[in-house]
Order: sequence, then C-alpha cells, then structure tokens
Amino acid sequence: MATSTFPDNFLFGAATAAHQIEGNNTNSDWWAFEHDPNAGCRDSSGDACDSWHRWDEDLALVQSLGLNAYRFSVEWARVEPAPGEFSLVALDHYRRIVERCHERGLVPVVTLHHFTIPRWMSERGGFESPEIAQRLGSYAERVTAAIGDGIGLACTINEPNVVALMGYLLGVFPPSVRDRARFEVVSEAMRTSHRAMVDALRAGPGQFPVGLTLSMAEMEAIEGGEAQYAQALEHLEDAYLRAVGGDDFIGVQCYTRLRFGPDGPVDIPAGARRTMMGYEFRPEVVEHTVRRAAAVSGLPVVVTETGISADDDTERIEFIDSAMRGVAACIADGLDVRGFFYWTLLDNFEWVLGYSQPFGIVAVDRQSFARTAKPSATHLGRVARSRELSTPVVADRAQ
Ligand code: IFM
Repeated sequence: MATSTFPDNFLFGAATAAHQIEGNNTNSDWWAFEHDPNAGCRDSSGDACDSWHRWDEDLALVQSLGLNAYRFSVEWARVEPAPGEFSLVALDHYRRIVERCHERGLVPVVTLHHFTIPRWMSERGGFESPEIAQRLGSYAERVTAAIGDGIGLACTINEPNVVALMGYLLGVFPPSVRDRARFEVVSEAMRTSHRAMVDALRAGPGQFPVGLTLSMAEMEAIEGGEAQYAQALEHLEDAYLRAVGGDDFIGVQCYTRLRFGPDGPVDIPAGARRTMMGYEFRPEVVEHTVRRAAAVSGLPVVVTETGISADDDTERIEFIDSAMRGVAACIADGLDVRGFFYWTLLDNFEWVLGYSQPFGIVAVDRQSFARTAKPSATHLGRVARSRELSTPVVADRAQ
C-alpha cells in the first residue's frame, strides 16, 4: 500500500465544544431545552466531562498522544451572562487554556459559537433577532481582546447550517421551529453574523487565520431527486461557501453521505454498513467534501471535524485511516489542506442523543470522570508524530 504523507506544518488535532464537555452550562438555551420534558432530549448535559475543571488534564492527554493542535470552544453564555455584562473570570479561564496550549506545544483552535446561545439572547429571538449579528460581533470583540494574542486559528460559528436546519426547519434543536421561511431568515442571519465576527476578530490583537466551519455531506440524487438534491446543496452548503470569500480558510466537517429522492432525503440502502448514529459508514466523505469546499470557496481547507460514533474502536481506526488517506490524496493533488481534527477528544454530550454516542478517542467514566485513551487515540497520535500513514488497515486494527 502506498504511503500517505502530510506536510511539516500540518495540524493534527482533536476537537471539542464547551457545552458538550464543560458541564453545568446553565445559562444557555440548550440547558433550558434539555430540561424541557417536551423537547425529546435523552439526557441533561449535567456535569458533562467536567472539563470546566479538568481542562488541563485534557490538554495533557492531547499533548501526550502526540497531536499538535486542540480545537475547543469559548462559551458565550458564560462570557456574557447578561446583555453587555462580560465575565472576566470566564475570559480569564479561556485565556489560561490558550496559554497552556502553547506551553504544551498545541496550536489552540478556538471556536466562538458552537450551537449554544445565552438564555437572554434566546429570549430576545435568538438568530431571528435583528440584534444577533451585532451581539455576536461585540462578543467576538471581547473574546479577541482577551485571548486574541494567543489564538492559533479562529472559527466563528460552528455548523451554522446545522443550527438553522435543526432549530428552524426540522424543529429538533432549540427553538423547535419548523418553518421554511424562518429557516431562510436564520440562514441569512448566520452569514451576516459570521461577517460581523470576522471583522471583530481581525480588528483585535493577534494575527490568526479566521474561518467558518461548515457541516458538509457527500450528497447524491437518486432518480427523480434532482430538485431536492439541488435545493439541499444550495441552502446547506453553497450559499455558505459563496459567502466566505475573503476568509482565511474554510473548515470542513463531515460524517456521511446523503441521498435525495423526489420527496427529500431517503434511507440508506438496506444492508449498507451503518455507524451507531445510524449514518452510512462513509469515510470517503472527507475527500469528497474537502475537494468540493476547496473548489467552490477557493479557500485553503482545514478538516475541523470528522469522526464516528462506535463502541468498537477498531471501526474508529478504520474510519480515521481511510479519512486521512483521502486528505493525503487531496494534498498530493496540490490542494491546500492544512489540518485534520478528529471529532472528538472525549466521549461527550451528543446534544439530543445525550451520552449514547461514543465519538471520542478517549473514554470518560460517567461517575468518576476518569479519562482512558482508546487505541484509536494512540493510533491517531502515531500518525501525527510520523506524518505518515503507511500501515495497511488490517495491520492497524490488529495492534
Ligand atoms: O457532536 C457534534 C458536534 O457538536 C458538531 N458536529 C457534529 C458532531 C457529531 O454529531
């Protein structure tokens, strides 16, 4: 098997998000949603992985594995607990994380918005509020003032297309709306808010690349599904990929393939291999979406998330290897791909599905919060250290 290689400055990391790992993010819209008996959430995020306290243990793990980057998010609901009132303690907390990343040889990749908003913002209409772009811009300004000199890469809004789709069209994330017109308004607000955040991030201290992280899929039309496919591609991907001109990179986040029939998305074929999320097992999605994102946006690409929910860790190793080979093939073809972040470092709170989905390369005991690295963590670290992926998948799985 040919050896895949990665450039010297390539980022190998693991990604997390504040609400999914910190615990007790009580001032956020998601905390309220999880505690609404009608919302359909499996669990409360509760103490999550207690990373609010154990963050340095998490960084030590990332470092010990041999990765050179860590992606985490700053929690708006903690940083701005009331409109215009900023918590110096919360900002200082994130400053210590950024500083410690540098001490540990990790590039801090900082996301400013990852799904949650403060309750006060949701009470004012959330992403439908005419204030949203200005509010996110002023939050970004305060975050940059506090930690901008240490940021390695900044991501403005994580998967804005998922927040709009799940919250305003499918109604399964807060604020549980199912309305196409409102979905379109919110989608536009996402792009406007992104621009306000880019401007704020660039105006502050530090010189770091800024980009948006988009959820993408390998989309296909089956017979008669061409119109549905084209509509999904436009609303969920291309409208964003066209709006990021002038950014420094585009973050690609991808998990599977989606097929469209005349009435919308169709089930994956009977007998196809599935992940615990019910997704088609499809690591090839990474190469597909990286190529698409680069072609449509014209920007350098960072794979800011990909991964698999699996109890069987050998499946995760197989997924990582195949995904990374796809990235290496893109690089070999001359595409500017700058990093690969596995989702996720820790088994954590998977939103509506609670703690039922083990995406992590590190297991977390739900009583003691003890972290235990899985073989996939060691494997990913080995690839990161050597910058090579040459071992046949079967041999990797046997290790
Ligand atoms: O856990 C999520 C993450 O918050 C956003 N991207 C997809 C992940 C897996 O579903």
